[in-house]
Amino acid sequence: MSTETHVDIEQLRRRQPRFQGLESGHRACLGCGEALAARLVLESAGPNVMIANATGCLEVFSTAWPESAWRVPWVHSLFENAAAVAAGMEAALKHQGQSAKVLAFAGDGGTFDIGFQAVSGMLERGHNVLFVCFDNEAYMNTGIQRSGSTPHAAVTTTSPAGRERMGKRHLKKDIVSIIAAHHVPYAATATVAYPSDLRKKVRRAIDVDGPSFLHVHSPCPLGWGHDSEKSIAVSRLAVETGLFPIIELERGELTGAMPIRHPKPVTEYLKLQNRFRHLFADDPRAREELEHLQALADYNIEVYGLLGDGPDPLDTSGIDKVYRGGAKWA
Ligand SMILES: Cc1ncc(C[n+]2csc(CCOP(=O)(O)OP(=O)(O)O)c2C)c(N)n1
Ligand code: SF4
Ligand SMILES: [Mg+2]
Repeated sequence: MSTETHVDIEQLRRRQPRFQGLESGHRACLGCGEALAARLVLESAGPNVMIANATGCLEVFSTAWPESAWRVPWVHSLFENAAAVAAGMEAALKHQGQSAKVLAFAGDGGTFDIGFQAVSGMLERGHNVLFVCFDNEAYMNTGIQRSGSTPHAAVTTTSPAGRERMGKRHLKKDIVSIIAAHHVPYAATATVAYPSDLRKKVRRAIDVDGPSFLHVHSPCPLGWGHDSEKSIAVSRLAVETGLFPIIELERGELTGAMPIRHPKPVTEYLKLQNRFRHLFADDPRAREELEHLQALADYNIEVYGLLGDGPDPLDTSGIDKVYRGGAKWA
């Protein structure tokens, strides 16, 4: 009789608790992409980290005094200086001979706009910090004002649609190209719709000895006007249409891109969100803006070479690389 016992490793892994750096019980809206993204980043980064977090939704919903949802050392910075605070923390840890990795967290406002000079300085000085931008494409915490990241034609409270204009007039800033121009060792984009890809990129960035940058597409049901249960579908469509390319850059060179086998029309993405509802009116200006947005997606597909026969972006690989709880973190 055989003494072998069949152990289903996959089942065993699933039963192990994952490291939770951001606990449940915080006050994010239902379906908040930022909350999910932050949880995934921490799950992959593990407990040996310290965070500097700019003001914004993530900071506000996670730390309603006297409670905190964070299970790692966490510092609240100002709106504009998360990268500067993180740089100081990194210098202090280095001086003390400690190994914790410093992460800087900010929204798109705290990255693309008001926090940009601090981000640029931190990258340029070569601090060993992973900066994560949770991009929900507007200043959500203060009531959905447009930012440098708000997409063209999207409605916010400061870029309304009406007789004068069709939502935001300007283009979304190409932040990843700007970051890559600092020739940092590693910069990448990711979305909550592809969690394994996101986790792998976090591990990669954590292992970099120097500055790294992760730009995470983080749907906001409240500000984008989509159903809470559609956050993942919305984020996936941003990728499948070409509007949010998933790429990796090392020292300014493109080294990886998630291929799209069958690009979907941008209308598939836009129609799920109230912020683009005016683009479906019977109005020649609306048709023109739709063509414009399609052209932006087509441009991304061409410039990053996204059409291809590479692996299907179904995000099933890399699950084993996830750092889990239990003995490993004891
Ligand atoms: C110097 C300064 N200006 C304005 C504010 C008000 N304020 C706090 S959070 C915020 C918007 C944050 O937007 P973003 O960084 O995109 O984060 P989100 O809330 O969207 O996650 C603003 C305008 C502030 N705290 N400090
Ligand atoms: S407003 Fe948006 S980003 Fe802020 S907690 Fe709600 S869903 Fe999340
Ligand atoms: Mg924002």
